[in-house]
Amino acid sequence: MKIGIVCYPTYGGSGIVATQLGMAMAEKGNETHFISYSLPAKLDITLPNIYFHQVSVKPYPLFEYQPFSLALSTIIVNITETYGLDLLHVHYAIPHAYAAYFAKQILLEKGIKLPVITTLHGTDITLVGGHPIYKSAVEFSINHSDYITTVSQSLKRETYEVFDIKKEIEIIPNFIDNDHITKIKPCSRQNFANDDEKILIHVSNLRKIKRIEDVMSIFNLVQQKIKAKLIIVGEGPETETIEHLTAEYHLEEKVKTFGHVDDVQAVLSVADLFLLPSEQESFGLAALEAMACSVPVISSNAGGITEVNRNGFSGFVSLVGDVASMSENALALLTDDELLAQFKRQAKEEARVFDKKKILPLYKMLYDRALLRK
Ligand code: GMT
Repeated sequence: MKIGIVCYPTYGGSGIVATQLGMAMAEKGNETHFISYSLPAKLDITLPNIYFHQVSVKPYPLFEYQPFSLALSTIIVNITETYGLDLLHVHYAIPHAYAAYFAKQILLEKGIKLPVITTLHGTDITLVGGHPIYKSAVEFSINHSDYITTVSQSLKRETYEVFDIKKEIEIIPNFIDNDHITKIKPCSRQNFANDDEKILIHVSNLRKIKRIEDVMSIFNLVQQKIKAKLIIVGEGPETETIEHLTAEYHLEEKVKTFGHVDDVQAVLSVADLFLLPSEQESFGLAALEAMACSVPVISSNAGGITEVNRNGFSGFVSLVGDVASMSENALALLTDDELLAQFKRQAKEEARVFDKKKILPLYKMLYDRALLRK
């Protein structure tokens, strides 16, 4: 099968999921063409069956904004004609599903059928897609995809609430490669904390919806009771909030920020608890990654997080913004070594529900159905 995958190249969850999925399909012998404005962060282009096509836009004095969607539609058309793509899978609706629709129409005029699958990841519906400046176009392009998937039950519900969607939305949850994680060599714990200190960790793109101020408050409350360190991995606009609150709470010796880390799973593997107090989260891939590394999750109940972090099993869930409850839950685990060890085992067990081996066949079946539309 010849698959086209359109995704964002950055470290955000949708790009990572698209890349892992495409690489797994390539491994199974399918010719996989990644289309993005730069090389996806985790894409290994040295592997067989993998192609990368860069969408480039030309500056022109008239344009204050480059017409990216136009360039994307054009490259989809060109690649489909050159390589004979059997289907196109776009990750994140904006503007990928929109560009895919036009590419599909152009190809139809040339007598070529290109089935389009759109996977909705979260902010393309909740934060950005539903905004009046985009809504009609996003709704139209979702409705004109041949197949639509979401990464959680919660996102499916929200998509039907926000848009007038006339089609069935299928749920295919995100996945994790547990076998790969078992082989990871953890970092040295001493690099981050003393033996008598617990390690809390937060990994994200440090945007407002991650509620970084809650991460800092939870840690501040925890470190008043026990010896602990906080590791923050990621880059984003809330970096200043971290700096500001670190100073305000006098946590300079206890909070370590790392910016972007390539091998995040090696760092996760030394942590005792993962904090995810997000305002919105369609799934929470970062939480799943932590769980797969045997790190229990203290989270909010936003969006699809509760479908990933099983309250009282892989960690604990509290209402968005309830930092008192989240810090109490964190302390309940961090002050009881036996309970913490049990939750670490359970977090890893729960991550197996989302094992790559279970989820990939769902995409494969969807691709097979899409082929029938050719
Ligand atoms: O906003 C982000 O966190 C990045 C965003 C993305 O598209 O890269 O993440 C979304 O997709 C991930 C993969 O499906 C999900 O795990 C995240 O929960 C989701 N983020 C939000 O809904 C805020």
